[in-house]
Amino acid sequence: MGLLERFENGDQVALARIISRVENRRTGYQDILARLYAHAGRAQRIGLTGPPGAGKSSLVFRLGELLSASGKKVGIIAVDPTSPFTGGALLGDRIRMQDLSLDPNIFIRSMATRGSTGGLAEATRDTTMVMDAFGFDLVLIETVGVGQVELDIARACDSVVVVFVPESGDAVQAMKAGLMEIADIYCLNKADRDGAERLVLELQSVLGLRQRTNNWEYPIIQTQAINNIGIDDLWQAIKNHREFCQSDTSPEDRQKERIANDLLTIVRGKVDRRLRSVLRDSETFEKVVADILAGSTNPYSAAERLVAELSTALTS
Ligand SMILES: Nc1nc2c(ncn2[C@@H]2O[C@H](COP(=O)(O)OP(=O)(O)OP(=O)(O)O)[C@@H](O)[C@H]2O)c(=O)[nH]1
Ligand SMILES: [Mg+2]
Repeated sequence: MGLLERFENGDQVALARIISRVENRRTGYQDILARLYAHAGRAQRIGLTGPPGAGKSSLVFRLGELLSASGKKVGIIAVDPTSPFTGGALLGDRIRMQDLSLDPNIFIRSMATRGSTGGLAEATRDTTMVMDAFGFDLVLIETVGVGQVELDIARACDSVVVVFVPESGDAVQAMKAGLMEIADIYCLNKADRDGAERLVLELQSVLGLRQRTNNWEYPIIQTQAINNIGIDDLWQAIKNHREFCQSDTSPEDRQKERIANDLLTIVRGKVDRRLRSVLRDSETFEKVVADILAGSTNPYSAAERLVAELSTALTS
């Protein structure tokens, strides 16, 4: 039986092989994606993001347990942090996650850090689509911190949970850092620790200032992943958000937005790869850098000229 056939028959080994192919951009991966796309579009995509060590993996673990117990099939993607400092924590995650991976309703995948940051968002999105096509009801995506990659990944999710902890300190600072703005749901984990109530109050006042583009009331859910407390509440908030989105925008509009986002990411990824390969072999590029250094031009004018020259190369 072929790999795709095994995939379509629900073989998780085939799923893992296909994800690797897609992730490594091996020959034929685009044909695979194109074929699987027709089966995707049903899974609920949930992003969990937050500072290192906030308990994202623990929450994903608990949510996975809860959902699996109610008969749902759950795909989990852990996007590896770029920072080498969290490597230890990740290893710990993997060990804990192994218990969960024995559950036939659950499939866990770690995404390796890509050379190019844009590539990671693209690979994560592709993997999500593959899991969706495989038939998972939900895909939970864990990312660390906030950067362009996290924002891109978050944008591809139906609901984004931002996890923070009593030690997060000044919630206003976090808001400024951009992390809070991508949240649909706030999750204060480690609520067993001192300072939880104070931070909830602080966040409530900050949220009062948050610009609303719709009538969604941002919930702040307190959890203790370690004690399995508050996980039901978190899941309820995620369900509420889904219901809200379904009533707020028509399915067609949501579909359109998702397709537009997907398309943009795919195009961006392709252009980025082409751009890098063209620039790498370009003598012009080296020369322009030298010219800017010598003061005979500036990056703005030079970029304008380069783009004009490159657009020919990119389409050829
Ligand atoms: N006190 C307390 N500790 C918790 C709670 N939830 C998780 N932890 C602990 O916090 C540590 C980090 O948990 P992880 O789930 O690995 O956190 P993470 O956000 O996934 O970490 P990174 O992926 O490394 O960013 C672990 O030692 C957990 O046992 C909680 O509710 N209370
Ligand atoms: Mg983690």
